[in-house]
Amino acid sequence: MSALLAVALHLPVALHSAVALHLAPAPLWRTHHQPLALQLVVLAAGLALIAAELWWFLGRHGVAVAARAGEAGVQEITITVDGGYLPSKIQALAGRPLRLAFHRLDPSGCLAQVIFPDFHKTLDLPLGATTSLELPPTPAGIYPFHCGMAMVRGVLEVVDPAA
Ligand SMILES: [Cu+2]
Repeated sequence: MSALLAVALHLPVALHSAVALHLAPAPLWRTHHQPLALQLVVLAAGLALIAAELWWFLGRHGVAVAARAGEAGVQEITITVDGGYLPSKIQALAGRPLRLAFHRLDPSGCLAQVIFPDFHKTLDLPLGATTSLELPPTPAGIYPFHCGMAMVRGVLEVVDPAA
């Protein structure tokens, strides 16, 4: 009888310790040791992505396309706006007027404006239409332009005819 009583008395204690054991706080994280080769691969992939991003946003890529000589000595070039400026690098001659005709095909609101900071010009580009920017004879130089949020970029290179 007393043995039975002893078991009955100890049962809750035993149960309690069993539960407590199960609920012992698990470690918040565990360190997995990866092979060095894998760590290097992940590091290299990360650096490559950073380099690609810098190239994409800061680099000037593509070959410059020259504006053609149009009527009355006005140089002309059409730039298609579709995911970017095509071409994004435009070459023109200094000292002659230039007409940049932007033909916008991209519905993204991002490309609804094109800004030429050096000329203090902002051009609204209605979708599906061609909008022209007339520039007076311009000295040689590099004149970047970009979309309303400065994410899509192009550059106008004005060079001396003699050069
Ligand atoms: Cu934009």
